Amino acid sequence: VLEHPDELVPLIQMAYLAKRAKVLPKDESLAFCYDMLNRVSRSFAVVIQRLPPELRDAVCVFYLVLRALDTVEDDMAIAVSIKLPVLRTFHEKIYDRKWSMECGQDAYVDLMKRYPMVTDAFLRLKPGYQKVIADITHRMGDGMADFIEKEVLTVRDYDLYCHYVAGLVGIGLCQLFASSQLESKEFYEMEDLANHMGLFLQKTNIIRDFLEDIDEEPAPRMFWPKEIWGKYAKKLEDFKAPENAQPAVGCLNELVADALQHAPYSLQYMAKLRNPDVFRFCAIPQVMAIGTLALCYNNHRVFTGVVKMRRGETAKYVQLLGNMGDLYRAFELFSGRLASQAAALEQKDEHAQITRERAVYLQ
Ligand code: RWZ
Repeated sequence: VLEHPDELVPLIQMAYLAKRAKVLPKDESLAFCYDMLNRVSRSFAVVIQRLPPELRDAVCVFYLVLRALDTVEDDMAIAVSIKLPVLRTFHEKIYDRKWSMECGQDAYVDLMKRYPMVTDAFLRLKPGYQKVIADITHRMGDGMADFIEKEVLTVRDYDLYCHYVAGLVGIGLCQLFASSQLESKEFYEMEDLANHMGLFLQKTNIIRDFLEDIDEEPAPRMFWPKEIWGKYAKKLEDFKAPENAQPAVGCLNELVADALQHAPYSLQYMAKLRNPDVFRFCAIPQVMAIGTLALCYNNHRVFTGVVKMRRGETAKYVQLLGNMGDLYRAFELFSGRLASQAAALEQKDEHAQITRERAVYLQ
Protein backbone atom coordinates (compact mmCIF):
# COMPACT_ATOMS: atom_id res chain seq x y z
CA VAL A 1 0.00 0.00 0.00
CA LEU A 2 2.85 2.36 0.83
CA GLU A 3 4.30 2.26 -2.69
CA HIS A 4 1.14 3.67 -4.33
CA PRO A 5 0.42 7.37 -4.91
CA ASP A 6 -1.59 8.94 -2.07
CA GLU A 7 -4.84 9.35 -3.95
CA LEU A 8 -4.95 5.61 -4.67
CA VAL A 9 -4.47 4.50 -1.08
CA PRO A 10 -8.11 4.84 0.05
CA LEU A 11 -9.28 3.01 -3.07
CA ILE A 12 -6.89 0.17 -2.50
CA GLN A 13 -7.91 -0.05 1.13
CA MET A 14 -11.56 -0.13 0.16
CA ALA A 15 -10.94 -2.88 -2.36
CA TYR A 16 -9.01 -4.81 0.23
CA LEU A 17 -11.72 -4.43 2.87
CA ALA A 18 -14.41 -5.32 0.37
CA LYS A 19 -12.57 -8.50 -0.55
CA ARG A 20 -12.08 -9.43 3.08
CA ALA A 21 -15.76 -8.88 3.84
CA LYS A 22 -16.61 -11.01 0.78
CA VAL A 23 -18.82 -8.27 -0.64
CA LEU A 24 -19.49 -9.15 -4.23
CA PRO A 25 -19.46 -6.45 -6.85
CA LYS A 26 -23.04 -5.54 -7.73
CA ASP A 27 -22.81 -6.79 -11.27
CA GLU A 28 -21.65 -10.23 -10.30
CA SER A 29 -24.64 -11.20 -8.14
CA LEU A 30 -27.17 -9.55 -10.44
CA ALA A 31 -25.59 -11.17 -13.48
CA PHE A 32 -25.95 -14.50 -11.69
CA CYS A 33 -29.61 -13.73 -10.99
CA TYR A 34 -30.49 -12.86 -14.59
CA ASP A 35 -28.55 -15.83 -15.90
CA MET A 36 -30.40 -18.10 -13.46
CA LEU A 37 -33.74 -16.53 -14.38
CA ASN A 38 -33.07 -17.32 -18.04
CA ARG A 39 -32.21 -20.89 -17.19
CA VAL A 40 -35.30 -21.59 -15.06
CA SER A 41 -37.99 -19.66 -16.90
CA ARG A 42 -37.63 -18.35 -20.44
CA SER A 43 -41.05 -16.78 -20.52
CA PHE A 44 -40.72 -14.93 -17.22
CA ALA A 45 -37.17 -13.93 -18.10
CA VAL A 46 -38.46 -12.12 -21.17
CA VAL A 47 -41.23 -10.17 -19.41
CA ILE A 48 -39.15 -9.39 -16.31
CA GLN A 49 -36.28 -8.04 -18.38
CA ARG A 50 -38.69 -5.67 -20.08
CA LEU A 51 -39.87 -4.15 -16.80
CA PRO A 52 -38.85 -0.55 -16.03
CA PRO A 53 -35.35 -0.37 -14.43
CA GLU A 54 -36.86 0.73 -11.09
CA LEU A 55 -38.67 -2.61 -10.73
CA ARG A 56 -36.67 -5.06 -12.81
CA ASP A 57 -34.07 -6.18 -10.27
CA ALA A 58 -36.54 -6.39 -7.39
CA VAL A 59 -38.92 -8.58 -9.42
CA CYS A 60 -36.04 -10.75 -10.68
CA VAL A 61 -34.81 -11.33 -7.11
CA PHE A 62 -38.39 -11.85 -5.88
CA TYR A 63 -38.82 -14.51 -8.54
CA LEU A 64 -35.63 -16.36 -7.57
CA VAL A 65 -36.32 -16.20 -3.83
CA LEU A 66 -39.73 -17.82 -4.38
CA ARG A 67 -38.28 -20.28 -6.89
CA ALA A 68 -35.80 -21.37 -4.23
CA LEU A 69 -38.61 -21.77 -1.69
CA ASP A 70 -40.53 -23.76 -4.30
CA THR A 71 -37.48 -25.99 -4.89
CA VAL A 72 -37.43 -26.91 -1.19
CA GLU A 73 -41.19 -27.58 -1.21
CA ASP A 74 -40.96 -29.71 -4.37
CA ASP A 75 -37.95 -31.86 -3.46
CA MET A 76 -39.48 -35.13 -2.30
CA ALA A 77 -36.03 -36.42 -1.31
CA ILE A 78 -35.89 -33.99 1.65
CA ALA A 79 -37.24 -35.55 4.87
CA VAL A 80 -40.34 -33.78 6.17
CA SER A 81 -38.57 -33.17 9.52
CA ILE A 82 -35.98 -31.09 7.64
CA LYS A 83 -38.30 -29.57 5.08
CA LEU A 84 -40.84 -28.05 7.48
CA PRO A 85 -38.37 -25.92 9.48
CA VAL A 86 -36.63 -24.77 6.27
CA LEU A 87 -39.95 -23.66 4.75
CA ARG A 88 -41.03 -21.89 7.93
CA THR A 89 -37.71 -20.06 8.43
CA PHE A 90 -36.87 -19.35 4.80
CA HIS A 91 -37.78 -15.67 5.29
CA GLU A 92 -34.79 -15.46 7.68
CA LYS A 93 -32.40 -17.40 5.41
CA ILE A 94 -32.81 -14.77 2.70
CA TYR A 95 -30.81 -12.32 4.90
CA ASP A 96 -28.07 -14.84 5.75
CA ARG A 97 -25.10 -14.48 3.38
CA LYS A 98 -23.85 -17.95 4.26
CA TRP A 99 -27.05 -19.88 3.70
CA SER A 100 -27.26 -22.40 0.86
CA MET A 101 -28.69 -25.88 0.46
CA GLU A 102 -28.11 -29.04 -1.51
CA CYS A 103 -31.40 -29.92 -3.13
CA GLY A 104 -33.45 -29.71 -6.31
CA GLN A 105 -32.74 -30.85 -9.86
CA ASP A 106 -31.07 -29.49 -12.98
CA ALA A 107 -30.60 -25.70 -12.84
CA TYR A 108 -32.19 -25.58 -9.38
CA VAL A 109 -29.24 -27.44 -7.86
CA ASP A 110 -27.08 -24.51 -8.91
CA LEU A 111 -29.59 -21.94 -7.69
CA MET A 112 -29.63 -23.57 -4.23
CA LYS A 113 -25.90 -24.20 -4.02
CA ARG A 114 -24.98 -20.68 -5.07
CA TYR A 115 -27.89 -19.09 -3.21
CA PRO A 116 -25.60 -16.52 -1.53
CA MET A 117 -25.53 -14.78 -4.94
CA VAL A 118 -29.30 -14.22 -4.68
CA THR A 119 -28.85 -13.07 -1.06
CA ASP A 120 -26.29 -10.51 -2.15
CA ALA A 121 -28.62 -9.14 -4.82
CA PHE A 122 -31.52 -9.16 -2.32
CA LEU A 123 -29.53 -7.20 0.28
CA ARG A 124 -28.75 -4.53 -2.31
CA LEU A 125 -32.44 -3.85 -3.00
CA LYS A 126 -34.17 -0.90 -1.35
CA PRO A 127 -35.24 -1.81 2.20
CA GLY A 128 -38.89 -1.27 1.21
CA TYR A 129 -38.60 -3.91 -1.52
CA GLN A 130 -36.74 -6.27 0.82
CA LYS A 131 -39.57 -6.02 3.37
CA VAL A 132 -42.23 -6.91 0.81
CA ILE A 133 -40.23 -9.91 -0.42
CA ALA A 134 -39.48 -11.13 3.12
CA ASP A 135 -43.11 -10.78 4.24
CA ILE A 136 -44.45 -12.71 1.24
CA THR A 137 -41.73 -15.37 1.66
CA HIS A 138 -42.74 -15.74 5.31
CA ARG A 139 -46.44 -16.19 4.54
CA MET A 140 -45.80 -18.49 1.58
CA GLY A 141 -43.32 -20.69 3.49
CA ASP A 142 -45.78 -21.13 6.36
CA GLY A 143 -48.62 -21.95 3.98
CA MET A 144 -46.52 -24.47 2.05
CA ALA A 145 -45.51 -26.12 5.33
CA ASP A 146 -49.18 -26.44 6.34
CA PHE A 147 -49.87 -28.26 3.06
CA ILE A 148 -46.91 -30.63 3.39
CA GLU A 149 -48.84 -32.36 6.13
CA LYS A 150 -52.32 -32.14 4.66
CA GLU A 151 -53.81 -32.88 1.27
CA VAL A 152 -55.89 -30.61 -0.91
CA LEU A 153 -59.32 -32.05 -0.09
CA THR A 154 -61.96 -29.33 -0.33
CA VAL A 155 -62.36 -26.53 -2.85
CA ARG A 156 -61.56 -24.23 0.06
CA ASP A 157 -58.21 -26.04 0.52
CA TYR A 158 -57.57 -25.69 -3.21
CA ASP A 159 -58.16 -21.93 -3.08
CA LEU A 160 -56.05 -21.61 0.06
CA TYR A 161 -53.13 -23.60 -1.37
CA CYS A 162 -53.26 -21.52 -4.55
CA HIS A 163 -53.40 -18.37 -2.43
CA TYR A 164 -50.17 -19.38 -0.68
CA VAL A 165 -48.18 -20.32 -3.76
CA ALA A 166 -49.55 -17.83 -6.29
CA GLY A 167 -52.04 -15.36 -4.81
CA LEU A 168 -49.32 -14.11 -2.48
CA VAL A 169 -47.07 -13.52 -5.51
CA GLY A 170 -49.74 -11.24 -6.94
CA ILE A 171 -50.12 -9.47 -3.60
CA GLY A 172 -46.35 -8.94 -3.28
CA LEU A 173 -46.13 -7.62 -6.84
CA CYS A 174 -48.90 -5.09 -6.08
CA GLN A 175 -46.87 -3.78 -3.17
CA LEU A 176 -43.72 -3.56 -5.30
CA PHE A 177 -45.65 -1.70 -8.01
CA ALA A 178 -47.10 0.81 -5.53
CA SER A 179 -43.82 1.22 -3.72
CA SER A 180 -41.96 1.93 -7.00
CA GLN A 181 -44.48 4.75 -7.66
CA LEU A 182 -44.83 3.43 -11.19
CA GLU A 183 -48.36 2.47 -10.22
CA SER A 184 -50.77 4.29 -7.90
CA LYS A 185 -50.95 3.94 -4.11
CA GLU A 186 -54.26 2.15 -4.73
CA PHE A 187 -52.23 -0.98 -5.47
CA TYR A 188 -51.34 -1.34 -1.79
CA GLU A 189 -55.03 -2.13 -1.17
CA MET A 190 -55.71 -4.49 -4.07
CA GLU A 191 -54.98 -7.78 -2.33
CA ASP A 192 -58.24 -9.39 -3.39
CA LEU A 193 -57.91 -8.66 -7.10
CA ALA A 194 -54.20 -9.58 -7.00
CA ASN A 195 -55.07 -12.89 -5.36
CA HIS A 196 -57.46 -13.66 -8.23
CA MET A 197 -54.67 -12.97 -10.74
CA GLY A 198 -52.48 -15.54 -9.00
CA LEU A 199 -55.26 -18.11 -8.61
CA PHE A 200 -56.15 -17.89 -12.28
CA LEU A 201 -52.54 -18.73 -13.28
CA GLN A 202 -51.96 -21.35 -10.63
CA LYS A 203 -55.21 -23.25 -11.21
CA THR A 204 -54.52 -23.30 -14.94
CA ASN A 205 -51.09 -24.81 -14.29
CA ILE A 206 -52.55 -27.37 -11.86
CA ILE A 207 -55.16 -28.42 -14.45
CA ARG A 208 -52.65 -28.61 -17.30
CA ASP A 209 -49.97 -30.43 -15.29
CA PHE A 210 -52.16 -33.35 -14.17
CA LEU A 211 -50.03 -36.01 -15.86
CA GLU A 212 -46.69 -34.46 -15.00
CA ASP A 213 -47.65 -34.19 -11.31
CA ILE A 214 -49.16 -37.65 -11.01
CA ASP A 215 -46.15 -39.30 -12.68
CA GLU A 216 -43.70 -37.34 -10.54
CA GLU A 217 -40.81 -39.39 -9.10
CA PRO A 218 -40.29 -40.49 -6.38
CA ALA A 219 -43.83 -39.59 -5.30
CA PRO A 220 -46.77 -37.84 -6.95
CA ARG A 221 -47.91 -34.48 -5.61
CA MET A 222 -51.51 -33.78 -6.47
CA PHE A 223 -53.42 -30.53 -6.20
CA TRP A 224 -56.76 -31.43 -7.79
CA PRO A 225 -59.29 -31.07 -4.94
CA LYS A 226 -60.89 -34.35 -3.87
CA GLU A 227 -64.21 -32.58 -3.31
CA ILE A 228 -64.39 -32.26 -7.12
CA TRP A 229 -62.56 -35.32 -8.48
CA GLY A 230 -64.21 -37.61 -5.93
CA LYS A 231 -67.45 -37.19 -7.90
CA TYR A 232 -65.80 -38.76 -10.96
CA ALA A 233 -63.38 -41.44 -9.67
CA LYS A 234 -62.32 -43.47 -6.62
CA LYS A 235 -58.64 -42.64 -7.11
CA LEU A 236 -57.08 -39.83 -9.14
CA GLU A 237 -54.85 -42.33 -10.99
CA ASP A 238 -58.01 -43.86 -12.47
CA PHE A 239 -58.23 -40.85 -14.82
CA LYS A 240 -55.18 -42.17 -16.65
CA ALA A 241 -56.98 -45.33 -17.82
CA PRO A 242 -58.44 -44.89 -21.33
CA GLU A 243 -61.72 -46.54 -20.30
CA ASN A 244 -62.26 -43.70 -17.79
CA ALA A 245 -61.94 -40.98 -20.40
CA GLN A 246 -65.49 -39.75 -19.91
CA PRO A 247 -65.39 -39.11 -16.13
CA ALA A 248 -61.83 -37.78 -16.48
CA VAL A 249 -62.89 -35.16 -19.01
CA GLY A 250 -66.00 -34.37 -16.93
CA CYS A 251 -63.80 -33.58 -13.96
CA LEU A 252 -61.39 -31.59 -16.12
CA ASN A 253 -64.28 -29.50 -17.42
CA GLU A 254 -65.57 -28.78 -13.91
CA LEU A 255 -62.08 -27.56 -12.93
CA VAL A 256 -61.93 -25.31 -15.99
CA ALA A 257 -65.31 -23.81 -15.00
CA ASP A 258 -63.93 -23.20 -11.52
CA ALA A 259 -60.76 -21.51 -12.80
CA LEU A 260 -62.74 -19.22 -15.11
CA GLN A 261 -64.41 -17.48 -12.14
CA HIS A 262 -61.13 -15.60 -11.56
CA ALA A 263 -60.79 -14.14 -15.06
CA PRO A 264 -63.10 -11.10 -14.68
CA TYR A 265 -61.19 -9.97 -11.57
CA SER A 266 -57.96 -10.35 -13.43
CA LEU A 267 -59.25 -8.00 -16.17
CA GLN A 268 -60.45 -5.58 -13.51
CA TYR A 269 -56.97 -5.57 -11.95
CA MET A 270 -55.17 -5.00 -15.22
CA ALA A 271 -57.48 -2.14 -16.18
CA LYS A 272 -55.96 -0.20 -13.27
CA LEU A 273 -52.35 -0.48 -14.48
CA ARG A 274 -50.91 2.65 -16.09
CA ASN A 275 -47.31 1.71 -16.87
CA PRO A 276 -47.22 -0.09 -20.25
CA ASP A 277 -44.29 -2.36 -19.33
CA VAL A 278 -45.86 -3.33 -16.01
CA PHE A 279 -49.09 -3.93 -17.91
CA ARG A 280 -47.39 -6.26 -20.39
CA PHE A 281 -45.65 -8.10 -17.54
CA CYS A 282 -49.04 -8.83 -15.94
CA ALA A 283 -51.08 -9.36 -19.10
CA ILE A 284 -48.92 -11.91 -20.94
CA PRO A 285 -49.21 -14.67 -18.32
CA GLN A 286 -52.97 -14.04 -17.99
CA VAL A 287 -53.52 -14.38 -21.73
CA MET A 288 -51.42 -17.55 -21.75
CA ALA A 289 -53.62 -18.87 -18.95
CA ILE A 290 -56.93 -18.33 -20.71
CA GLY A 291 -55.38 -19.69 -23.91
CA THR A 292 -54.23 -22.79 -22.04
CA LEU A 293 -57.65 -23.26 -20.45
CA ALA A 294 -59.28 -23.08 -23.87
CA LEU A 295 -56.85 -25.73 -25.12
CA CYS A 296 -57.42 -28.02 -22.12
CA TYR A 297 -61.20 -27.72 -22.06
CA ASN A 298 -62.86 -31.02 -22.93
CA ASN A 299 -59.49 -32.29 -24.15
CA HIS A 300 -58.58 -35.85 -23.19
CA ARG A 301 -54.94 -35.22 -24.12
CA VAL A 302 -54.50 -33.60 -20.67
CA PHE A 303 -54.50 -37.20 -19.36
CA THR A 304 -52.05 -38.62 -21.89
CA GLY A 305 -49.46 -35.90 -22.45
CA VAL A 306 -48.62 -32.23 -22.17
CA VAL A 307 -51.06 -29.68 -23.57
CA LYS A 308 -49.25 -26.43 -24.25
CA MET A 309 -49.78 -23.41 -26.44
CA ARG A 310 -47.52 -23.36 -29.46
CA ARG A 311 -44.41 -21.21 -29.35
CA GLY A 312 -45.54 -19.09 -32.28
CA GLU A 313 -48.84 -18.24 -30.63
CA THR A 314 -47.09 -17.33 -27.38
CA ALA A 315 -44.57 -15.11 -29.16
CA LYS A 316 -47.42 -13.16 -30.75
CA TYR A 317 -48.64 -11.97 -27.33
CA VAL A 318 -45.19 -11.01 -26.13
CA GLN A 319 -45.02 -8.66 -29.12
CA LEU A 320 -48.60 -7.43 -29.03
CA LEU A 321 -50.51 -6.72 -25.79
CA GLY A 322 -49.67 -3.04 -25.50
CA ASN A 323 -52.92 -1.89 -23.93
CA MET A 324 -56.30 -2.92 -22.55
CA GLY A 325 -57.78 -3.09 -26.05
CA ASP A 326 -55.27 -5.74 -27.10
CA LEU A 327 -55.97 -7.60 -23.88
CA TYR A 328 -59.75 -7.63 -24.36
CA ARG A 329 -59.27 -8.88 -27.92
CA ALA A 330 -57.06 -11.74 -26.74
CA PHE A 331 -59.51 -12.66 -23.97
CA GLU A 332 -62.39 -12.50 -26.44
CA LEU A 333 -60.63 -14.87 -28.80
CA PHE A 334 -60.07 -17.57 -26.19
CA SER A 335 -63.30 -17.08 -24.25
CA GLY A 336 -65.12 -17.30 -27.60
CA ARG A 337 -63.55 -20.73 -28.19
CA LEU A 338 -64.52 -21.79 -24.67
CA ALA A 339 -68.07 -20.51 -25.04
CA SER A 340 -68.77 -22.33 -28.30
CA GLN A 341 -67.25 -25.59 -27.07
CA ALA A 342 -69.27 -25.36 -23.87
CA ALA A 343 -72.48 -24.57 -25.73
CA ALA A 344 -72.06 -27.76 -27.76
CA LEU A 345 -71.67 -29.80 -24.57
CA GLU A 346 -74.58 -28.46 -22.56
CA GLN A 347 -76.79 -31.54 -23.11
CA LYS A 348 -74.28 -34.01 -21.67
CA ASP A 349 -72.05 -32.02 -19.30
CA GLU A 350 -73.72 -30.44 -16.28
CA HIS A 351 -70.97 -27.84 -15.81
CA ALA A 352 -70.90 -26.72 -19.43
CA GLN A 353 -73.57 -24.13 -18.73
CA ILE A 354 -71.42 -22.44 -16.06
CA THR A 355 -68.44 -22.50 -18.40
CA ARG A 356 -70.46 -20.98 -21.21
CA GLU A 357 -71.88 -18.27 -18.95
CA ARG A 358 -68.48 -17.41 -17.52
CA ALA A 359 -66.91 -17.37 -20.97
CA VAL A 360 -69.69 -15.25 -22.46
CA TYR A 361 -69.29 -12.78 -19.61
CA LEU A 362 -65.70 -12.22 -20.80
CA GLN A 363 -66.80 -11.38 -24.34
C1 RWZ B 1 -43.52 -13.81 -11.02
C2 RWZ B 1 -42.26 -12.50 -9.28
C3 RWZ B 1 -41.73 -19.05 -8.96
C4 RWZ B 1 -42.63 -14.85 -8.97
C5 RWZ B 1 -43.41 -19.14 -7.21
C6 RWZ B 1 -43.00 -16.25 -9.31
C7 RWZ B 1 -43.28 -20.58 -7.05
C8 RWZ B 1 -45.52 -21.71 -7.12
C9 RWZ B 1 -45.47 -21.86 -8.60
C10 RWZ B 1 -42.91 -16.98 -8.04
C11 RWZ B 1 -47.18 -17.85 -12.44
C12 RWZ B 1 -46.67 -20.27 -12.14
C13 RWZ B 1 -44.96 -18.54 -11.55
C14 RWZ B 1 -48.32 -19.13 -10.66
C15 RWZ B 1 -46.63 -17.41 -10.06
N1 RWZ B 1 -44.43 -21.12 -6.44
N2 RWZ B 1 -46.47 -21.06 -9.25
C16 RWZ B 1 -42.81 -13.78 -9.75
C17 RWZ B 1 -42.71 -18.43 -8.09
C18 RWZ B 1 -47.77 -19.21 -12.07
C19 RWZ B 1 -46.06 -17.47 -11.46
C20 RWZ B 1 -45.56 -19.88 -11.19
C21 RWZ B 1 -47.21 -18.76 -9.70
C22 RWZ B 1 -46.08 -19.78 -9.75
